[in-house]
Amino acid sequence: MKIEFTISRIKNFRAAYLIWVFIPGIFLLECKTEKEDHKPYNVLFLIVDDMNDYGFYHTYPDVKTPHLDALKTSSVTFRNAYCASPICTPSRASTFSGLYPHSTGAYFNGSDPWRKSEILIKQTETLPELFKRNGYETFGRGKLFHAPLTEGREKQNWDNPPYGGGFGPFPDSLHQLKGKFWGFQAFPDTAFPDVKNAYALADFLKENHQKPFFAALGLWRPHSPFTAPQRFYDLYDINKITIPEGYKENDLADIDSLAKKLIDPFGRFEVSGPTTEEDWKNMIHAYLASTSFADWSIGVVLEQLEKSPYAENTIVVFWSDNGYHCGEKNHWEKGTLWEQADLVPMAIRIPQNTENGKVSNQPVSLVDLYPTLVDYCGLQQPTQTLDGKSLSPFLEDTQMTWERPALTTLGKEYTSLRDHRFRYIRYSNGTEELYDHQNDPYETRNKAKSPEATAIKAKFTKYIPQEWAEELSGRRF
Ligand SMILES: [Ca+2]
Ligand SMILES: [Ca+2]
Repeated sequence: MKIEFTISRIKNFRAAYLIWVFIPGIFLLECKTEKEDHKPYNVLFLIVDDMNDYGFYHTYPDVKTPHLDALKTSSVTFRNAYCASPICTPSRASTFSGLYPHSTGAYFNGSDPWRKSEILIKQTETLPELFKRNGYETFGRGKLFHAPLTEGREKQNWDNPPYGGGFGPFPDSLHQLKGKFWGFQAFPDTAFPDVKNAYALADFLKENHQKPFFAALGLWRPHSPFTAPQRFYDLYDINKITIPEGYKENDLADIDSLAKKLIDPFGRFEVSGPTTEEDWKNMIHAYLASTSFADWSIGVVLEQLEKSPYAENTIVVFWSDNGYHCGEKNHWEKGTLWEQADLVPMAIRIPQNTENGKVSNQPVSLVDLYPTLVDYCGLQQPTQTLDGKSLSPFLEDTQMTWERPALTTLGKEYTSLRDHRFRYIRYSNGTEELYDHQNDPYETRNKAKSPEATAIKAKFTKYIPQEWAEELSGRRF
């Protein structure tokens, strides 16, 4: 009896506690509902790693990405979206902070961004931190920031332990490609953290959530090593794999030596990438398989979202942290200031948006995602002044344009700017490149020294950052 009485009291206490804690919260949400004329949006923030335009924009023949194709029919696609940095950690630091690398010094890979940048550590609220402060539940799984946060910061960001499902790039220990970061091989689904993390997010969507949520999934694929379940390799016939259309022998003859150096560190095309045409085709085959694998993982989440009570009230944001060269400009991988590394897949689905299914051609940046979500979710502003701009003008009217070009940097005074027609690049030694996408989509003909370039370059000059934060450590070359 005594025990039952005690349990009963505990239950009563818990009930009273829940009433005191949640009723005011529900009241606040109701107020917000009236103000915003809808329930607070949930957010699915879906990140892929090193996915280029091949599948998402179908710029390479017959790439199989059915789930992303479906997402595009129900979202606004940004056909000219660019990363703020063409490598993983700084691109993610920028997107999650809403600050350009030249504002924080986080230009390069390594652990420095969230360990040494005073601005990121002391003066910045990350996107999940801001959602939490605004009353959201946060959930993250997989490759998110990439660089380690401090333990306390991790907990500040996520209500769950985000790396519980494992963390790429490799499949589990039974299925390692030992010493072959560039290798490719099929393994079962059970070997992949990406699969576990996608199912973990799908499970999260099956749960009943009292608060609105911000849920992020960071897939490792299609990043190397290009391991995937066999069925994704089987989607492609190796005999039909072709050398990318953008490849041009001697393409680098008209650029400066500093630009050429960018292809060295990540450009394993000549170091440990494909060295024969057969290898090259095998690597592309494996990259396409990894792309389709990432598409399938996204599908696991989106199909569950459609079945869930959250389908009509959840913003979906899909993006890759950088693009990828498969031989274009004689380069393999990323880390350049050219279109192939800087262009990223990006789509935003705002529920009931009448522009869903359409495409905006406005050059925009991943740094714009933070203010866009602040805007649509009605969040209080973060402590830092955001560098990006809300994309609501283009989400409400995909024909809208603005002058501001998209900015990508790769260390102090390494600037690349993309507007509707041109890409302009200026390196720290003052050398330049200018490409006209109207008749040169693969940026093969550098027009920086042509007579007509002067006026075009002058228009870009005002968008070159005037102040550059000191570089934290890390690698560019
Ligand atoms: Ca990446
Ligand atoms: Ca060229």
